[in-house]
Amino acid sequence: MTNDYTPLPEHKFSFGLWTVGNRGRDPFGDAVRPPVKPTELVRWLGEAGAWGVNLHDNDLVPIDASTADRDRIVAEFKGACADHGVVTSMVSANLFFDPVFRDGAFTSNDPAVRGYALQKTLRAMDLGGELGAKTYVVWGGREGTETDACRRPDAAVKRLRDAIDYVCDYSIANGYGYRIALEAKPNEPRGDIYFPTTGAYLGFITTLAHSEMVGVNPEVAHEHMAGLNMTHAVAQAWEAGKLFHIDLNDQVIGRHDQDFRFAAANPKAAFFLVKFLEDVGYDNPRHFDAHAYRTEDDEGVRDFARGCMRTYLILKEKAARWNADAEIQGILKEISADRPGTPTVEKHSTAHADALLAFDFDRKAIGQRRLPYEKLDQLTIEILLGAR
Ligand code: GLT
Ligand code: MN
Ligand code: MN
Repeated sequence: MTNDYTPLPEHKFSFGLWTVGNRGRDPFGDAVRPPVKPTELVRWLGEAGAWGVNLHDNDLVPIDASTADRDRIVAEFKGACADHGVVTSMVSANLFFDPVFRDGAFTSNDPAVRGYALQKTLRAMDLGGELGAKTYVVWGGREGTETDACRRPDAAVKRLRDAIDYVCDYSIANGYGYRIALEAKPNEPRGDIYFPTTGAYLGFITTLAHSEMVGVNPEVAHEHMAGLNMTHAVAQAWEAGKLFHIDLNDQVIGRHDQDFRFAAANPKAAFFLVKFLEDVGYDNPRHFDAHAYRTEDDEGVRDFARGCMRTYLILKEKAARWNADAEIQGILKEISADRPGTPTVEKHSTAHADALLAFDFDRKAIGQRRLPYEKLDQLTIEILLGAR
């Protein structure tokens, strides 16, 4: 059950250009690392064993590039991907950096801002189509408020719906075959962002014209910022057939937006997440949306990227060890053992309800079943700490 934790294409690890290309700016300090060309980042990723690269339009093509420059940049990038065996797995439009989006993009009150956001999105979809990307992420980073005096929040919901419906129709009309993945975040850069959690987006998706094309892209840090359990959010998305993509990183609850290396802050939570993804056979990209500490140089950025993948593979091995542990499996069997004779609760029928209503439950005896979760958790910790 041991391996050397070497990342392979079959693991489907991917990184955004904005992650390994992050220059270490924060609200209080300027960039600490020089820019690295996208083609060079692709080389790093290929050498590190990543399968895919993700990008926003402007991570690759500057916002004011001429058509000729754009075409040259895209051709060079495609060449680098081919040379280093890296696929472009996901694309998105940057609808948060430019000042035009200071009060949102699709949810702005200004029809020209909404129009420009949609135009930029269609062009990003064309770019992704050219690069062969199959996932399109919508992260509404600026779609929110500091004061709710500016618009009724249900107007924002309706505008976002119109935008996503448009995006789906455009993908169909152009044969792109995109799967659209909506990414929630509770706050930062806005005081409050609409659709703060993955659960909120799962509800919204059912109201879309092409709901079958739309899923979610949960991010560890974003669920943690809301004080929530990422694995529970992921499980709900998975069970609904909506886990199209995932953003792996880490975040201490209650802190600023940290985007730490995967599992850097909460290895136990990361373990249960990896175990879930592996147990259910998740096969979409495993994207690391994180960045290196601001203290790092280029070599430190590569340490960071290697660390994300290595930790995932270590946790995957721990999950297999956990699943194969006889004592753990014995406890799991015990706590969910059958109660022969108990009426079925799976499905209502008049006969089932009659049987249930007539049944005499021995409440006190039932309540005495042993639930040795201290033991179960300690065994988990011992596996994680390498003592088992
Ligand atoms: C931005 C954000 C991420 C999103 C990206 C997709 S951009 O870096 O912090 O969580 O996934 O637009
Ligand atoms: Mn984030
Ligand atoms: Mn993200």
